[in-house]
Amino acid sequence: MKPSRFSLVIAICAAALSLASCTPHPAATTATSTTPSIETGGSAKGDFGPPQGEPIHALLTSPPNVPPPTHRNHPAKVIVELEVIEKEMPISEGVTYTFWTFGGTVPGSFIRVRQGDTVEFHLKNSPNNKMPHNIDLHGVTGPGGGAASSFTAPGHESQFTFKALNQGLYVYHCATAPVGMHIGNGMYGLILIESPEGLSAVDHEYYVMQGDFYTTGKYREKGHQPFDMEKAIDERPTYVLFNGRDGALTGDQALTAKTNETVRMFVGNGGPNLISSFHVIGEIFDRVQQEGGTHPQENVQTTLIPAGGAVTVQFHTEVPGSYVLVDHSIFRAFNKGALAILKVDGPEDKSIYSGKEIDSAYLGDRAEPNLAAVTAAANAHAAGTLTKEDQIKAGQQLFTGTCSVCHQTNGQGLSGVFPPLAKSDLIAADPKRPVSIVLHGLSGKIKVNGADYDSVMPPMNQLNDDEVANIVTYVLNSWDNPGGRISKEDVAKARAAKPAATAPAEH
Ligand code: HEC
Ligand SMILES: [Cu+2]
Repeated sequence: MKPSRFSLVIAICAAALSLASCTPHPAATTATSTTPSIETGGSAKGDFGPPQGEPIHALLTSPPNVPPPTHRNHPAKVIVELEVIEKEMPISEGVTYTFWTFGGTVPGSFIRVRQGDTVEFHLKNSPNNKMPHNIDLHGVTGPGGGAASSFTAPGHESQFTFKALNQGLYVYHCATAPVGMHIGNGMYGLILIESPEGLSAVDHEYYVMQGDFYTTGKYREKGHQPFDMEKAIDERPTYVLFNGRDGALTGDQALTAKTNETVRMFVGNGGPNLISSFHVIGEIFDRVQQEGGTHPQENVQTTLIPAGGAVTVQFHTEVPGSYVLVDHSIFRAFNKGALAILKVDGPEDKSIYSGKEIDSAYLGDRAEPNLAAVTAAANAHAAGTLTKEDQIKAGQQLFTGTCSVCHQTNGQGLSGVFPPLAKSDLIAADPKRPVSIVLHGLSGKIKVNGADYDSVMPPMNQLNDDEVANIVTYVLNSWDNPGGRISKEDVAKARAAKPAATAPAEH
């Protein structure tokens, strides 16, 4: 195919390194144009002239809160002051991580302005910080989205001004080298540039942002966990989280609504690596502004959010219960933390849904959000004061989320399908064997308390050593089992060893 005149012009311009000053002749453009052009007016249509009135100080909010609508009919000068804070915070129960934040939270403070506003941006880098930082706002028209003008050393402040020409929902992030590490440590957030007429009124607006995190330890491995650059480069996250913490939006922190309300969520994806398949289990998005753009799509089940992208989703609540926000790349939800809850209260509507609600089917250990016992055990272990009772309490929490789906909460199992752990003669015969069974799984014929089983238990080696130690200690000390105690070291040994041979079938 012969190159068109248009692409030739571009090629010549690019070669001359003077694209900006090189405008193709109109005739050249029409020569290649087969589809009718859509008149967008370009960014300039968002320029409503100079700011009017007194400057306004933007009200910034921490996630999951969203600032109120601007309710303005004219462009203003809006002053945004955002401070970068490096701080240690929990990333999961009993696990801490040194986050780098915009405003002290992950994601960073939510910024809300109106199209046409002139934004005077102040970026402060706390004197307690160790690193230089800057900010690239995707809603800025200009090189680097502000990054070049905002490089700020610890203890310093920088300032730049931009006109918010395009309406939409935009990600902002740090762009200081190594960029991936700054983003991976939590340096991202959202800025909403409202359309001139504003958004429709809804009952709730929430701010949720996904991010992937890379720690040297495994998922939920206790203690302080450093950033793992190698895992980050290989795109093998340890955590995939909503709002920067495993369980940030579950239990008492769950998002809330009532039945018969409209909920709008501003959902971003900071990455640094993954794309999100954002889904709310049990709901359908009535409206989605994909990629934060202007024209909505309707009746969507799952929407893609690119790394460095955002969506606005909206839905109406009809039926009470727990709605689970997930990345539908589902291992991320159940094994890396990408799970949040919207709790909807109100009267049942049996004409829409029969009403049998089984939270645990989807929530796992988040159905019972009190994992405090797990943290207490981790702290006691770190302090060298871990008691058997600490382990039993922590183990009970973990058993509920991991084992009870098959062996049942009371350890009785299900006749002919899942063997009992209660008063199990197999456990009594060898109290350490359950450790190996949990880590390596079990299949083939076994006899427990006189009944035959010939099934498969999948290995659960995603559990940490201390989680397995606590679960098995709980099992040993429950339901008339023989008692005893399993240590983290016992588990480490069993993990390194070969799987226990399947017990010979006794007849
Ligand atoms: C998906 C279902 C499932 C889950 C979850 C599960 N198990 Fe099992 N478990 C089984 C099955 C099935 C067997 C029997 C395997 C066979 O027939 O060889 C079994 C066998 C066992 C046994 C040996 C038999 C006995 O009754 O003493 C132990 C101990 C055990 N599981 C402990 C656990 C613990 C602890 C957990 C949680 C960490 C767990 N299991 C989670 C299905 C499960
Ligand atoms: Cu930074």
